[in-house]
Amino acid sequence: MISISRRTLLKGSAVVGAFGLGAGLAGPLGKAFAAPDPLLLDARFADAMLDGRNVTKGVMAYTSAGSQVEVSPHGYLPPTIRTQRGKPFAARLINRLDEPTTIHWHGIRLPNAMDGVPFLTQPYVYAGDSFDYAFSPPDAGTFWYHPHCNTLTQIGRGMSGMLIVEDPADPVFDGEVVLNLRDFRLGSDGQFIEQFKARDAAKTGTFGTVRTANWQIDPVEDVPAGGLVRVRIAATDVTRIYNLKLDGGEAVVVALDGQPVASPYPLDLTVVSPGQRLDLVMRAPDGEGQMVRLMDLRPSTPKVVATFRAVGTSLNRSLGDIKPLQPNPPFEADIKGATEIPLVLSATAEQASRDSICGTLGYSFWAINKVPWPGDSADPTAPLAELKLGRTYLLNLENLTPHAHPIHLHGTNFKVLASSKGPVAPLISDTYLVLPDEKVQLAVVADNPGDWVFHCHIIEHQKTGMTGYFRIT
Ligand SMILES: [Cu+2]
Repeated sequence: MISISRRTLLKGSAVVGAFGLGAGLAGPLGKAFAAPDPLLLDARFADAMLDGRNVTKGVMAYTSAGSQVEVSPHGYLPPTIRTQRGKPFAARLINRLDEPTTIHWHGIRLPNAMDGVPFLTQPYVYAGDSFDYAFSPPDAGTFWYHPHCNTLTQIGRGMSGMLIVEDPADPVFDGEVVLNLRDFRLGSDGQFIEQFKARDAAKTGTFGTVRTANWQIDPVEDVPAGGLVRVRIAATDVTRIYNLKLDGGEAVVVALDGQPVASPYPLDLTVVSPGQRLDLVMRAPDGEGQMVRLMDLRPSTPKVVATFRAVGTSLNRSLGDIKPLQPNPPFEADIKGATEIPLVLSATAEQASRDSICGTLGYSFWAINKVPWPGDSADPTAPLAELKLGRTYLLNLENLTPHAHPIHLHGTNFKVLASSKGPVAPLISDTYLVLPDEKVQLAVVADNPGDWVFHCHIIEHQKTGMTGYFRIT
């Protein structure tokens, strides 16, 4: 995504503001906001160049005719949506695909009916139909959006966009780069190949063949020389886990999964797994044309994720000049009075899963508490646990498998309390990468009523059984 100065960003925000104002603001008595005009999001097929050589047919995309989004300079990268903390946001999903879909707003604490999970929170949206989403995000940070129906195919073919919730009081940086990290499974002719292999779904998941950031192989992003640049990263891939490091420059981590960290620390092989976000502040090199590379060191051969190129005369900033991000609302849990919930992640005997309108992979390989469930289906599966509104719970997760699972909770955040793998930072998050044989304890405050799914974000694992849900009443 293009690097933009704060000034450009503010100009862009004025456009965003226009739709907030259009439908009327709160009156002097502070009455509820009227819903803003929705951002129009078309779910559609497109042809796009993803491997740099061939036109790939059957890409699945989000596009917007509205003016409230940054227009992507690259093919059919879904628009990066920007809104503000506490402000009403509305989007209309218009389904121009030939199959049902929905939108889930990953990491946003919102009303259950807006969560985008078929059967559990809303009917799936048929081809030709539309659905209106509206919520006011309580947390600022880096989030993303994607379908929760036929998810492996729909995300796999391109439906994952970034959602940025700004806090106007956040520090001003010299530039900002948004990186949406994704692989595509393409053959040598640039066309989609089978999205997964069963033998890989039963292990780490099936990897893509073309690595991209913002739907481009190793994009080069211009950044102001010597400036402090906020880099917002989301791993929206269906499988890949990244270990990120900067080559030729310095960066600190300022937020994880949308939540500011207590104090910034150097980016050094920081792990970002499917569903997770990482906000960095990078100091750009001083010399015009100098390059810094964001690298993934997880594979045996390190891979370039994206390149930053310094432009202009040096602004001579220092990483020590970074001011803290505005905090999100505090996480207030009653740990002492909490009820413990055991959650065992395991493999399960292979069996065919039932057909579903939101797609089936035809296998069950994984289970939570011994129950394999692919989710997004009408099966009358019982909740993993029923939680009382307002109470605190401790999720005692145990991974009996030899694979890592990025477990994602909808509807509310958790706080990481303890791990069998060693000391943990008291992170507040919605996605935690549970390592092989790890036991981890997460605190959850049941502060949002509804049925909320809890699943592995390696989508093959999710869709072959590693899915459940909590009922908060
Ligand atoms: Cu998994």
